[in-house]
Amino acid sequence: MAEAKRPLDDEFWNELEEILISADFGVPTTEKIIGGLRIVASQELWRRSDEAVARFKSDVERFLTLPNAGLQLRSRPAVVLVVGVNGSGKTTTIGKLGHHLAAQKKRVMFVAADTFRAAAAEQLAIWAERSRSEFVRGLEGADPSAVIYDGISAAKARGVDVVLIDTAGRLQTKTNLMEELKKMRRIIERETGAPPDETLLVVDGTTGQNAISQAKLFNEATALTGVIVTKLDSTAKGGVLVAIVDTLTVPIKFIGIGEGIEELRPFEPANFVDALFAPAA
Ligand SMILES: Nc1nc2c(ncn2[C@@H]2O[C@H](COP(=O)(O)OP(=O)(O)OP(=O)(O)O)[C@@H](O)[C@H]2O)c(=O)[nH]1
Ligand SMILES: [Mg+2]
Repeated sequence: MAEAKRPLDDEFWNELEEILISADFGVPTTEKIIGGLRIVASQELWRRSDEAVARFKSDVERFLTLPNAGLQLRSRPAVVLVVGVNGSGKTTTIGKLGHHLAAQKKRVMFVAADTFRAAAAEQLAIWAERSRSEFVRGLEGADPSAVIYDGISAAKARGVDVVLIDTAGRLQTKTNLMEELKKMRRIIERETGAPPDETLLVVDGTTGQNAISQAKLFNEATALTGVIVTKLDSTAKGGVLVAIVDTLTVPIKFIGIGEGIEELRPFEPANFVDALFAPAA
């Protein structure tokens, strides 16, 4: 439908609505976008659909273009806290980020603050090896904040540039989650003199509107500075990231497009918008 010069009729608006809903924009965001476009269309007396599509693309692109889109690593060592629910892709994403930062000649350390399962630390250790990152872990069941303390001390001693902290993904009660994240932030602040440089939420792009409730939950529990949406190599069109930006107003920093170490991309709003109209592969 994208570029065809067709009349701007109800059929077009319905089709656009369908595209957005099936791309996971969610009903509220879809209605907001289409409602706004229809008003502009009647004010500006648009006759053809390509005018609406062009405006849609540029509006969404502008909406998704937020300041601080890249990683903001100011402190030394810089600390990046990675949070998100079970299976969203935190550990894998940390592995990819380590690789990405190593390519920029940064010394990286992974800290396994997911002490809930022993296998979690082992999985992170494998990614540390692959990405040539340093690695610190605690005993199973240890206090995650104590592991973070050890990690930051080791990072200082070894002249590490960036510390990436992997956290447990189990869904707790909101109060537990808040308390644990607060404690982690407190330790980081005490040991580095600053809050984490980044607190990144990792969400699975295939979970649809569920991702929105996760984003809200974590944003209430801690101050998020960015989001990474994973698994966009699937058929998911990732419209959920528009709804996330709509809800949180924090930038999408990266997207995950596969399980491999190279399969992480900086988020590019223009590419994202174009892909929405690409024919299904
Ligand atoms: N296709 C695809 N799979 C991904 C991507 N990112 C992660 N995965 C897969 O998703 C699964 C879960 O990833 P993990 O990194 O273990 O997720 P996690 O958030 O650390 O999970 P927990 O530690 O259990 O909370 C693994 O099978 C990953 O290979 C991605 O971008 N694309
Ligand atoms: Mg994990």
